[in-house]
Amino acid sequence: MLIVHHLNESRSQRLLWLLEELGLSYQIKRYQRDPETMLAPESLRAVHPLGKSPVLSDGELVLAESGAIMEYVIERYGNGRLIPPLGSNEHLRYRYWLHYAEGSLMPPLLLKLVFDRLERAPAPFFIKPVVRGIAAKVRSAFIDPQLTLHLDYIESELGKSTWFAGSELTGADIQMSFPLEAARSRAGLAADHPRSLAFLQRIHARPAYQRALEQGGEYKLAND
Ligand SMILES: N[C@@H](CCC(=O)N[C@@H](CS)C(=O)NCC(=O)O)C(=O)O
Repeated sequence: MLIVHHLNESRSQRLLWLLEELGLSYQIKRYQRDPETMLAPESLRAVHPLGKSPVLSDGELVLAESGAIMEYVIERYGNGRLIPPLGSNEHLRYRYWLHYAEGSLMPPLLLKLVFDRLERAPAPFFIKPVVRGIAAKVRSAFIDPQLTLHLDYIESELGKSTWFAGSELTGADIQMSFPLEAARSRAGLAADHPRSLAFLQRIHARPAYQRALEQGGEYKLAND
């Protein structure tokens, strides 16, 4: 039996979507973020030493890292679905976006989250202006230009085909959903990137995506 170790409001939402797209049966073990730190509870470390979500258990196997889980599930249970044929150009694109999502796009999004929080964090009045100044400088000199670069690139790539790896939905689209949802909710992805917004609308309209939302519980990142 597949067991999804699911943290609320997290990347494990896209694993639920993957399993729903493939029509696989699974169980959910739920974990709740600390409302203040937003960290996962200690109990998730009993499943995997890093205590990050998602983690997938399949019998004796315990697998972490969404990209690795995505590849495992698609190759083991997909029967050729959600993956372009090996050797095709689409397959290369599939693999590229599968890695790009966590390897290239998430780092500036995470930096933005951290620096935004730093700016709002309580601090003695004489330190606050310094912290704010540093946060604003890092944002304007590095984070915001990097995010613009990535979001413009994605927008232009989505002009080449309906989905990231061609004319069919693949695991790459599922993997890209989380950073794009995060970009819309906290990094200014908006109407000046119409293809990216249309991508989000297309995925949100999929019955499997909606079933996954019902299974996963509240997921503000997907609010339209
Ligand atoms: N690159 C990893 C990132 C895993 C990760 O950071 N997950 C977040 C949820 S979106 C998490 O567990 N955060 C809670 C914590 O770090 O305690 C993946 O794609 O699986």
